[in-house]
Amino acid sequence: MLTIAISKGRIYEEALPLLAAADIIPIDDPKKCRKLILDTNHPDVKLVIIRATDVPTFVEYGAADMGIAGKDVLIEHGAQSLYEPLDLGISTCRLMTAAHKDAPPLGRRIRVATKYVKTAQHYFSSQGIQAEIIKLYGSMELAPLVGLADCIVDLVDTGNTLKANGLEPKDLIMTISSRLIVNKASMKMKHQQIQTVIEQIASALPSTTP
Ligand code: PRT
Ligand code: MG
Repeated sequence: MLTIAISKGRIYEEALPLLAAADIIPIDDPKKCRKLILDTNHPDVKLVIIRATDVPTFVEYGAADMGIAGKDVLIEHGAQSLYEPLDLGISTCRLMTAAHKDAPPLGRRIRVATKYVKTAQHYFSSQGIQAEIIKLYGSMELAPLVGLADCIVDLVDTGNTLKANGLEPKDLIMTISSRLIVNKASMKMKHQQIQTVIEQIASALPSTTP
């Protein structure tokens, strides 16, 4: 049995063609059914559908052999005990600071709202800025508007969400894409099967060499 953890939504949609390259085709559609374990065209391959932030946890504990997760989630999770064999180049975006468009430049002591507590803390200390991090679970854009924080740290794709709320992106913390991750014990025990999946997915990725 091979179990792959994945979140529904953008990552699932963009991962489907890559899984298909490894001849893994889900039978159920997570948009249409409430099943958390999806059967595939292979009786011994299942997809488990979980929250994006839970994917590294499932793979780390071996509840799933492999998974697909954003680099933002992996860094915040601090997943040292996972293999990360492939950058899939999907669900790309940027982790950025953002503030009110008319906000003055940030001082040396600031309040920051984010769901990326560890990543933000690390970033601001590397900049020599003393940041008090306020953990939020959503609607980060609201925080600077209501005086909860001087700035936010969040993912930016088109920038439309920030713009719609009178904010603008400021500093780039890192570029983000989704990665294939593998449980270390599974990599040993199911080496042949997992290696084949990695190679087939890799062959479907756009080549990085010119
Ligand atoms: O949505 P849910 O609460 O269930 O969980 P989630 O937000 O963790 O999952 P999901 O599916 O929304 O995101 C999963 C992964 O997709 C993230 O961990 C990122 O690696 C990646 N990704 C890529 C993004 C975006 N682009 C993105 N734009 N995740 C979120 N966004 C959000 C962003 O947080 C902001 O609210 O989209 C908004 C900004 O988009 P623009 O286009 O307006 O700039
Ligand atoms: Mg979301």
